[in-house]
Amino acid sequence: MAGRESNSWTVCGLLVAGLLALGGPARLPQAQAQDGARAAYDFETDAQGFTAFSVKDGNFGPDGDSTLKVTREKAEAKVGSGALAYGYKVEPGAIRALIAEARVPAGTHSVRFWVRSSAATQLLLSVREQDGSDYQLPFYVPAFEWVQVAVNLDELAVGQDSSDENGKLDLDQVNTVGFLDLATMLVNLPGDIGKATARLQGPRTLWLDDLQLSKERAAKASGPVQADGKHAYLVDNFEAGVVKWTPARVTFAEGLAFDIFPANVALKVQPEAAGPGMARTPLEAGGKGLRFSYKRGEKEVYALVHTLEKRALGQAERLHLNVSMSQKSLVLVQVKEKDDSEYQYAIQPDNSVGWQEVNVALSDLTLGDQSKDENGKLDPDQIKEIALVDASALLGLPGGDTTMDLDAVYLLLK
Ligand SMILES: [Ca+2]
Ligand SMILES: [Ca+2]
Ligand SMILES: [Ca+2]
Repeated sequence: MAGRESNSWTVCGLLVAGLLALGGPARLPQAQAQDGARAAYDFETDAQGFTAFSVKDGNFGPDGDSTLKVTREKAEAKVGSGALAYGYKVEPGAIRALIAEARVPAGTHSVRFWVRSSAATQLLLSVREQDGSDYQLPFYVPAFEWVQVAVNLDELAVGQDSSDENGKLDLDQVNTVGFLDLATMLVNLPGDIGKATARLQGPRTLWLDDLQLSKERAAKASGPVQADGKHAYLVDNFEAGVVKWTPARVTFAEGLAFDIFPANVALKVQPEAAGPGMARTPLEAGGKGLRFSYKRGEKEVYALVHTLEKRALGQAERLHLNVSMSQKSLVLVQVKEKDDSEYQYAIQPDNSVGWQEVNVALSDLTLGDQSKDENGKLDPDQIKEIALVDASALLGLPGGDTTMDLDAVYLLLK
């Protein structure tokens, strides 16, 4: 039982690790800083510095195969009468991105924008210093729905293949802001993973509107927090309204089939999904939570995955989260080390319906059956990922319409 499950998640782990990686090609081309900082991009008249780029045959350059225009179609602009429409193709052999040479006004605290995608996917916002230090926000978007993103710049994380000499995003060094569809990277992954994501190939459109570099702070949803007498690393409290988790599905009918961004799921931040509490501090449940809805087939496992690459978690001691299932389910909370050693905590079916508070010592998580670890312990400084897995299929529990609500995910630090 657990064996099958672990095998499938090894595949998933590789894939999700690849999401932000892909070595050199994942890094966006370097743009030359333009004079003057711009605080607002309304896309009423022109692309305002945004250009389609691609990496093809190892070369960065303007992407003649993509289209970029201001659209005035009524249904396609979110704010005002124009929006930026970026048409591109997801295909092996090319990684594509939408990039602007951009300076950030002094005193900027947050980035805000509206975005819409023709396909459910994970997009990556990238804000880059001139020496190449790349700060990123991965976020999920459903198909054909405008999504509003507001994120504090100090909540962006250094990209997996990037580094920064001083560990902070220096506004006066920023010269590039970009957007990338993770699908353009996934279809370039080698072997089985590339094959498993072949479904993602094809033409897509991304619409962008009302991009602002704002002096206002957004609601704090992640990062180091001291509150309620606790010192913690907040993974997500969902108060900013942004979905930073990746949905995935594994079907094990005839062999294992892996599907990332499966078409029949809904993933939304909403007040109805908030855990018990008043959200009075960043660590208290309440306010908003994440609702993950899907119709589970008998041989299907669904999961939500969140990267924790490049976070300073060496002092992490305990894992806290609130989760609520709509029906009896086996939920595995999985924490993975950089070398893919996988530790888990199981929420048994009888304890899964309604709000459950998980508050467990990392040392009490157990190594997955199919997983190995050279030292037999979960090392906090090696943590790269957390996942919530509806593994009910492994117990033969009946499938059907299911919701998983999630809130107040954090690691307590020493
Ligand atoms: Ca820096
Ligand atoms: Ca919340
Ligand atoms: Ca270890």
